[in-house]
Amino acid sequence: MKRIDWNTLDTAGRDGALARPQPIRDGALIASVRGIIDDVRRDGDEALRRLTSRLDGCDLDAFEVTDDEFAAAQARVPAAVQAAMAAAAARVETFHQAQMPSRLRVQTAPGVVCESLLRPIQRVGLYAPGGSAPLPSTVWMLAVPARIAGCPEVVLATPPRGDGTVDPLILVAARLCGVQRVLKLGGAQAIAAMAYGSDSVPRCDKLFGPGNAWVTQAKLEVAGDPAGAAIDLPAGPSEVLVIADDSADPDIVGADLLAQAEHGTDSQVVLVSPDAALLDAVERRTREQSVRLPRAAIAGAALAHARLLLVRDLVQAAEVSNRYAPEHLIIQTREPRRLLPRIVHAGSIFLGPWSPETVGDYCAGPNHVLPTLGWARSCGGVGVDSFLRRISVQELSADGLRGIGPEAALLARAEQLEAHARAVDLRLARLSAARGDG
Ligand code: HSO
Ligand code: ZN
Repeated sequence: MKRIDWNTLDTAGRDGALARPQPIRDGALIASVRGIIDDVRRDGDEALRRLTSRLDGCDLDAFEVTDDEFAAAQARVPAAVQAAMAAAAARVETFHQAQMPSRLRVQTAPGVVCESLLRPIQRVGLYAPGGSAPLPSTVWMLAVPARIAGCPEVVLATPPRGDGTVDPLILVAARLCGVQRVLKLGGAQAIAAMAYGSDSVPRCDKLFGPGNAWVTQAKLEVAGDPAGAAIDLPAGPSEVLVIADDSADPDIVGADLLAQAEHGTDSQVVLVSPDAALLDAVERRTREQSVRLPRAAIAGAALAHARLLLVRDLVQAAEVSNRYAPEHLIIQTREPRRLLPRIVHAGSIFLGPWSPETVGDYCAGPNHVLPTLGWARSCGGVGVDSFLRRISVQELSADGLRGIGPEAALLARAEQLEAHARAVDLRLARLSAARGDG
């Protein structure tokens, strides 16, 4: 872990102290992803079979998970885990249900009625990573808000394992959340199939979910193509920033840092504190706990580039956090809520000693698909609104147009758009003729 005294740094030093690894813009990766997308667009299912055989090591005739496979998964996942999943999904549902926006109807001037309708995105494609670290929790974090929004068609893609099966936890989570169609497809080929469609895969309007570098690059490619699909967020490595003062328990702070570090060697871990003794203690306790973890090697690699920042006070800690704009922010201070008004950039916040990020990852209620790489400056995490579109409606009565039409015509002429102005003037002329005063 790197110890840094924030107040000894100049601007460049501060930028360096909070730098993230740059997203891979590797030419070879981009070329390989584009090749896969072109293949899928050209040869559809045939390309998907070829790519799945080459990249996932299994030969599939059909991609869709069958009822028998769902039943087999159900039989393999312990009842207690299924019950915990159901309880988690129910809490996520409660929170996201409360997020549901309502339609608007406003009269902005006499006779001018304006509305905002809500329509679910019609076909959504969800992606749940597989491989060495499948994340079934991502299934309920995406499928639950999709269901609340009312999306009529939801498909989930997840990579097959070498034996042609998929992770049973993912299948159980999918069924629990009412996802009927699960496709055994992974990587860039899954994204390409959902964005452009094939005989077995419906073409989706928007794609959601985290993934590896190939998945993320493929999402960026299809999002940049008007014939492709929209995406939720480009995902980067997961991040946590902890603000702690001398009241924090160093073992607990260390445990939170390790929970982040075990995600991957590129996980981003930052601790900010005005208390030098706490930084020392956390560093020691984190190291002690780390060796006892099954994923000690991964966590250790992530911790090698973790940062421990010494700041002047908690006000400066909040400034540093805002500058970093973390995906997850944990505040373990004597009065955590007092710091909240100062926080302007963060994906999800965990207040006080009894609020581990782990509960947000699984079962507190809010979403765990959150902005990384500083995207928290401009957007929030996935929510019900990510699965909805607003459509505006305006309806004017004759009096409404008499009232605001002249203003519209004047503004159109100011923009030198004469046809715009005449589309109003012609109607106003009809109205005065009908009244007999023209
Ligand atoms: N911390 C991850 C979510 C997750 N953690 C899933 C465990 N499983 C990104 O928010
Ligand atoms: Zn996590």
